Amino acid sequence: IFLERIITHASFLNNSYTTRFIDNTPELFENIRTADRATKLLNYIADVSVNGHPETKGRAKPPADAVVPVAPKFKLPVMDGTRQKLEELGPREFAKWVKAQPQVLVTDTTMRDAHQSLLATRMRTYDLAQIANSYAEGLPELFSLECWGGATFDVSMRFLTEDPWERLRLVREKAPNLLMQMLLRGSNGVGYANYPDNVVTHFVQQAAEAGVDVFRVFDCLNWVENMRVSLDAVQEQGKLCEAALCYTGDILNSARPKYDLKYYVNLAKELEAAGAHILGIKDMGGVLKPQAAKVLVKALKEEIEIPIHFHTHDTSGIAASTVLAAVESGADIVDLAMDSLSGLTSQPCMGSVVEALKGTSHDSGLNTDRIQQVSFYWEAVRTQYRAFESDLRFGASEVYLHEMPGGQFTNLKEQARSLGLEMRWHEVAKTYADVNMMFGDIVKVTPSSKVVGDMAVMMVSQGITHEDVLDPNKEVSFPESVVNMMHGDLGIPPGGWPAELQKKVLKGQNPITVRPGSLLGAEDLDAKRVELEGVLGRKGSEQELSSMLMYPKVYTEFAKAQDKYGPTSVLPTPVYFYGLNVGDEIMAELEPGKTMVISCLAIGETDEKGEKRVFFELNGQPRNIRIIDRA
Ligand code: BTN
Ligand code: 3PY
Ligand code: ZN
Repeated sequence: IFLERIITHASFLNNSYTTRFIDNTPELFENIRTADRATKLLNYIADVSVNGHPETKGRAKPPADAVVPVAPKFKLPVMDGTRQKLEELGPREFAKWVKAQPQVLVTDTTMRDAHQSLLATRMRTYDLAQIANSYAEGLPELFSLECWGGATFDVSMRFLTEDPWERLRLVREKAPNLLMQMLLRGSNGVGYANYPDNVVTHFVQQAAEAGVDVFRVFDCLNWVENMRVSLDAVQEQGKLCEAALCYTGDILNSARPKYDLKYYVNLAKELEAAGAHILGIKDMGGVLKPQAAKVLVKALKEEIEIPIHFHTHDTSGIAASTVLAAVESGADIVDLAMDSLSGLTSQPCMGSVVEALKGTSHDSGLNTDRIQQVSFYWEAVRTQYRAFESDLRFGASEVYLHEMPGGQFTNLKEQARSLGLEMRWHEVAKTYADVNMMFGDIVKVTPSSKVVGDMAVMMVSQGITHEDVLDPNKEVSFPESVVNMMHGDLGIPPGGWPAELQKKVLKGQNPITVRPGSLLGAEDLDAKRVELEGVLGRKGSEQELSSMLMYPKVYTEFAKAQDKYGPTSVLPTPVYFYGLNVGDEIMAELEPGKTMVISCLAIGETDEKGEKRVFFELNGQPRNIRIIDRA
């Protein structure tokens, strides 16, 4: 395009140019960025139309007559919500306000945990951003939108070619009255290993500046020591610090005394003393039973001052009753997912819990008709992600045996399937429970849950028994993640690691017994800024730096893909995953006011070079693109 502009320019044609022609002719550059991005997107669409997307290849497709998702327009003024309240009061006073509310407050998890747990975290920014304003208009009573963190950060770059920071920016823009909430894995940031303290702090700073208001912080072994850096960083940013205890075991089962009521009360007190504004009860497996929830919430209400935010998963099928029990016992905030993305390994159904509380002293005040309209949107969106649906179809009490987190369950099942263990799933689940006990009965949540899963899959696929693992004379080659965990790289669980097994796993290596972050030197951020500039060919932002610090390799690949394909996040989801069919026409907004109208006119035959020509019309202009046929 640039070259064409030069050779067709009047000054060029009549030879009235100098060697400074390019420098002195700014119109040559006009809209070049837009044209460049449009061309990249056309290339992407051509490629995906011919070759498909690696993430959906060989998987179920959405039905051809699927409804196009349309976000409801409530045409209501955007009322002040929790976000303005937090700005007005500051986090400490805001927490007191929360506690003083008679109604239960509700967090909507649809934009994070629900699709993480049901659709392998594959939901794209496009679909989240489209609905954010409907929440702002129609559901201003919500406590927060959980829309960031957990696995979304990694997955958006690794599998969706999109920038997690853009997601945050768009949701913030479209829902200015609601708190934005993220899940932070303490010293593991949004990754799977401990990061240097200054990397964690830098990440929290960037997230806070980009709009995260509520940070739910947890540690995968419930080790408060390992949460302090992130808890402090959140407080320093003036944001709401929700410190979560991860619930495991069963406080009502005296045969399993390790995680009893006293354990949780002490943990909650420690978290309160660490400066938390809110206590999270994070029941990532969905194993807290209704009666136990009553006992736990009641005890915590008596022992701590800060409000309580309850989170669970519906894997068992009875989590809604646990939520109701928690509310009845005084939980201040509860997590629910929009109806059409609720249930099973996701959160319980928002519309139904809101209905159940109507007319009671804890009535949430949310409008169920609007919840349903928002849910209809998600239902249509969900159809487009059929490729990522799991085959889980029913509630299962087996969860009380294996205690897998909702976010892990379907993933591990898929991992087992890919290893040919599909028919032996219950064996994997049983082995998972076994491994947990071998490891000393630990909290299982990312990343510790992944380690237990790695070990269980390894044992089942290689036919290694519990006895083999514990036998000091039997050689076992442990997964690397197990070696690292027993080495102390994720921290120390209550009661420490089982000494005999640890010795066997470490093969003579000495474990660390201090906080892993205290041994990791500070990252040289300036050196990393230089490295980033090398990757990008320009100066990177602090957000980009943060992405690179969390995921060096994934980030570098993502940056390359972004440079090659352009801003694919503006494409509707079916186009992103499946491309266009001949005759299709779509609109995509490159930025406000810059809309591309793209039609696919024809796709040629594969030629002798193994290439196909894809014919488009872009804003009325014919364009064609050659693509290597790899299909
Ligand atoms: C990435 O982020 O690098 C992977 C996603 C984009 C891959 C594109 S999708 C269309 C085309 N078909 C492929 O198999 N790969 C590219
Ligand atoms: C995550 O860390 O991603 C989780 O959802 C843990 O429950
Ligand atoms: Zn969860």
